Amino acid sequence: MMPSTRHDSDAGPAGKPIEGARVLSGGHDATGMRIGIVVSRFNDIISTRLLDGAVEALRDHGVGDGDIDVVWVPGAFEIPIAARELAQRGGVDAVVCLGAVIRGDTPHFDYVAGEAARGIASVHAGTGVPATFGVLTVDTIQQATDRAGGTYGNKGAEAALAAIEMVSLLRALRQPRVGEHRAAS
Ligand code: INI
Repeated sequence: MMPSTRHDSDAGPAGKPIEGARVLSGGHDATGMRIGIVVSRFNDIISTRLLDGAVEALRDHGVGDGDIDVVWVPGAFEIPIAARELAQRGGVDAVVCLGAVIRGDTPHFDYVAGEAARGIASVHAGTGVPATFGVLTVDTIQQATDRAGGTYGNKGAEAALAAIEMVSLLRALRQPRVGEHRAAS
């Protein structure tokens, strides 16, 4: 039997058919998208690799260099405020947040990593502009290297792809359904 689910995207598996359901997910064609990147200088040997990975992924999926804004901040703790500003006033479709928080001997790591994650999540919750999490939170520099273009890929590139997918998904979600009439406001 043919699957009955309408899957309105090219991104990922549709799962088992759900009779009559509309199933949406975002695609990865980023042509014409404007993307902001907020990247922290702390541990910049890692964060520059994340940035390179993110930019390469954006280019590979059709984002023009002129449609990329890169904003540097001192550390991961400062990412959320810059990301919020970009999301609210920067004219971007999504914000990719990049940094590396590496555990030391004190509880400082927990505060910086926790606030970065909470703050970034609050950006997309508060603005409706997706802000993706490409901030490594790791125990060692080796673990960071492995995830910044090493054995485990590049989390900057993954965060860039997630941003593209979310922009595409939100566009689809904001389309009126076929046959739907919206009252003029
Ligand atoms: N910032 C990071 O991005 N990564 C870290 O590992 C880190 N550590 O370990 O301290 C770090 N601290 C700086 C912090 O983000 C702020 O810039 C600083 O506290 C000033 O507000």
